[in-house]
Amino acid sequence: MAEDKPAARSGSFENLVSDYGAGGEFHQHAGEGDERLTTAQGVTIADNQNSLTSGTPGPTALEDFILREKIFHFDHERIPERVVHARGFGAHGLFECTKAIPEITRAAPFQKEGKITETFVRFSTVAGSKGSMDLARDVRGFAVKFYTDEGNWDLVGNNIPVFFIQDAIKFPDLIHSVKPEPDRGFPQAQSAHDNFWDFISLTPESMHMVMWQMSDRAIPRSFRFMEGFGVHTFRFVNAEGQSSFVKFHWKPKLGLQSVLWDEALKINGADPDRHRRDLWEAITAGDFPEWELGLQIFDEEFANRFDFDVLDPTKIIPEELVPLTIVGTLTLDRVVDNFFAETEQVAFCTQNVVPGIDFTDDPLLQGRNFSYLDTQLKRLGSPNFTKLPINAPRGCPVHNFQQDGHMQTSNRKGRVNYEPNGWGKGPRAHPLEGYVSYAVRNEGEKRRLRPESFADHYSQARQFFLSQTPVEQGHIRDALVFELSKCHEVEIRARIVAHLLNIDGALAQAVADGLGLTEMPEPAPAARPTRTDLPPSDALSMLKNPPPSFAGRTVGVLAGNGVEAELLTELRSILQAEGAMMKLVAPQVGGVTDSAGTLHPADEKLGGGPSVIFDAVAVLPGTDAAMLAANPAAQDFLTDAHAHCKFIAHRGAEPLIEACALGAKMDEGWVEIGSSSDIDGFVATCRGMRHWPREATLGGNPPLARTFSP
Ligand code: HDE
Repeated sequence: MAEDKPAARSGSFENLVSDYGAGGEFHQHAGEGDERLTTAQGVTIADNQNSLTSGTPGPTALEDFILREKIFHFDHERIPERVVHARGFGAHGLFECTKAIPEITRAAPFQKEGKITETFVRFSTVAGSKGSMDLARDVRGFAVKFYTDEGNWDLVGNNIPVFFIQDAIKFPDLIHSVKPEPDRGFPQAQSAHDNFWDFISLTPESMHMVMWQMSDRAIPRSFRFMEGFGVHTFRFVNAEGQSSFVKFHWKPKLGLQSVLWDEALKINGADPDRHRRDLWEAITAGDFPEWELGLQIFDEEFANRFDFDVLDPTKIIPEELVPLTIVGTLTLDRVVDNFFAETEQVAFCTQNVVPGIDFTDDPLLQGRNFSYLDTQLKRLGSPNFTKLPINAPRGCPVHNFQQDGHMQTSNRKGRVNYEPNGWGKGPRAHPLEGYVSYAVRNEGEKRRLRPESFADHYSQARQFFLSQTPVEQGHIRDALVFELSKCHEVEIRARIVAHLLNIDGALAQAVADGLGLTEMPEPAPAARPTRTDLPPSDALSMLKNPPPSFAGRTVGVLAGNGVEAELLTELRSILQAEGAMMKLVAPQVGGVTDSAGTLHPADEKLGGGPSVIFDAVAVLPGTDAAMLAANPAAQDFLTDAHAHCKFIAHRGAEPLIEACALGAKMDEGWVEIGSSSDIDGFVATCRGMRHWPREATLGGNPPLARTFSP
């Protein structure tokens, strides 16, 4: 067997190599350091490579407790994935109060300017399994755990401020409809199928959310460029017991940004982990993403002036009506040490609130308050999940008489395990500092009845659509046409168009045209006629709120050997000054040698780093111009960058440009760079993120031409 001996290795890998001894027996080198490999019982393991067998080879002995313990533990590594939001990624952070509001809430994080509260945030998609791709068209979860001085507060929100349904009892049906169809087990992580749109077409209250879901908000550039929303109206309560309503908004300091649908499709192939990789890379590079927490605070009397119900989770309150009060900044500054222990085992629960924060009678929120605790027990297997480090309160002690249960680690010492007790031992309730629910007067009949005030399903859907720029409206149309084209039942397509007729006639017409519907359906019967007088709200458009700079973005540079040394160095340093990054894509991952003879290792090999994963590109082929012009991956790189309206810097790239037949199509989004001032100009141009005027010239669907309205 000696001929199977592994090749000798050098350097730090040496001690990791298992090897054959001179006599042919297989053994392991001693590891470096004092740490010994042990069983879970603490017994030091002598051989971690070979099972205990009777004869060599021979049957494995049942008494090999080392093998059995190791495999047993492995067999039980998986826990049930979340029913929804299975695919997620978390990071640690800090919330700093920038404006104290003790007069409005007694909640600990908001009592003093400068007050820091530790947080853990988990972003997620809703529909896909744990192993699905990051860039599904989907709502993103934005769940924040605040480890406050008075207990844990979980704000379990989404990147869209409204929801599909008004009542928790409909949630299982909604989720069943979007998940893989039960007979065939597909499609994965997609709403583009009959079951989802069938359900939606029979659920008019979902139409507002559908407009958001079909917008580019559902294909974010990464977590760092998304807003977050608490969705429900919550209550704040101050130390005097006075209450106000509050809605929570997270605003990314880097601004909002999304990808195009064609990019999403390609990114899912090129890098299905795009969003988690992006967050990981940003945080480990010290480029910590930040969000401001904005609050919409209003009282009951003000709420009663709206003609919709603030307890209806399918409605927003436009920021123009109740502007945001910015009260703090969330900074994500630490990646997890272990994905399973932290991101997977974190247990968010909407009912985790602290003194100063209370619920409202939003029927969706009420249902959630039951569901989350229940789901954590199923997932984590024991009521003691609260004691896992990621879930345990950090800012305050925990004292109670809860005991035992699976995986108990911290039963109280001593005889007393009940309250009140005459032993004078143990924790007692504190009527003044403890959590007191806001005393809401509730009266009425016990019935199953949706409030009348929840009946308008179309007015805000229309308001959202009309608040978008023509480019954004075009994308909503395209998304609807794409999704409905994946529905095989013509009837389902027509039912959706019937709802769109209640939102905007031009949109309905454009979708019907895109689907090739032969007959325009009648508008869906509406419980309330659509209001046509709601003013557009600029806050609802992403493109009307452009990012402040190109910071946090990445330029992908396709370079060849002989690339001008100065150009490359300057581009990198000007991007750095902007807070942006440069990544090098080269024919070989070993890199390219510039005109001064310096080797630049590549970040990506050409083909493995397509332009869809960058925000803008530069094409600097150097002396490899002819070779790159003939390379299909280089052609895709440039053709896609153009088709996705990216800004493109170039120098000496004429052969590639001609090979892509783009010579005549070069517009203002193309910038030739030769000098530092050209590079400055290119980076300044990149602040616009995309050259949208190009979209209309690409031969796809032009921005929506509005023809008529309902
Ligand atoms: Fe959730 N939701 N949800 N949800 N949700 C879960 O809890 C549920 C809803 C949201 O990163 C589950 O721990 C019901 C709205 C996020 O761990 C489950 C209803 C909003 C996350 C559950 C809703 C959300 C979840 C699955 C209707 C936005 C991921 C795993 C009444 C405001 C949290 C889990 C994380 C997760 C139930 C509706 C956001 C099954 C019954 C509305 C961000 O308990």
